[in-house]
Amino acid sequence: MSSTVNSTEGEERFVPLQFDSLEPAEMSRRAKEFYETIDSRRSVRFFEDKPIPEGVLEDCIRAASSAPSGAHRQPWTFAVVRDPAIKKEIRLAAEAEERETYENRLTDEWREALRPLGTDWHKPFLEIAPALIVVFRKAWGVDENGERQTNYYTQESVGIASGFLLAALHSAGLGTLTHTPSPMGFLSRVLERPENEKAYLLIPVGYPAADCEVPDLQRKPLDEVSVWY
Ligand code: IYR
Repeated sequence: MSSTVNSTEGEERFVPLQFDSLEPAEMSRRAKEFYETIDSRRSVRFFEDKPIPEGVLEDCIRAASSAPSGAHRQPWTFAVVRDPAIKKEIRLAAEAEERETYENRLTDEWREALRPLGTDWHKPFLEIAPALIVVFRKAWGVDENGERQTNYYTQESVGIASGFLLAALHSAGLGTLTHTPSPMGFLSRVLERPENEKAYLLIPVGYPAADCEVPDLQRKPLDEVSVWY
């Protein structure tokens, strides 16, 4: 970009993009390698009660927080819960909501859709997994003066960052579950988050249990998930 183009605007500052250009063969190899890595990710509901090595969650959250976001607001907070007492409080509150959901809120159609997953209201993994990462969406920001600041595309931004987080944790060799106890309001109360932060996802993280089983699911083939013009 010509340096004169923005010279009258004042505020913005640009630096050269750091970018490694790859040869086609290397590009193909990397694309396949990443696909194979990410395709081996499965939702894990049975964890080992074994701590995660120091620094791993920090780097995975740094990776998540590198996601693109509306107006670069990075409208997220990742709350990492390892304290057994807080995990227990979250389990009890989640199970109370989930019990009500499974017993009274699910439609017959929804119940049928969940049948292959074998889930029910019991959520022991919320206590067994060594860490729970609760992703909060900042529906609005708060500036230095305590004034509300509009955030943009927060649903999309936090969704993308959560995808980065799941990919980073998987690539680090950890199992994850994208858990959405519904409604999730109790997480703001238990974790004492401010009013602008809305619980978005609860991600138990840890080593999968040695005897962990997962549903026998197939992924849709490329021609069912893409159209090419
Ligand atoms: N939140 C419930 C129910 C549930 C809903 C969907 I959509 C799933 O893909 C899986 C579960 C639970 O976590 O059990």
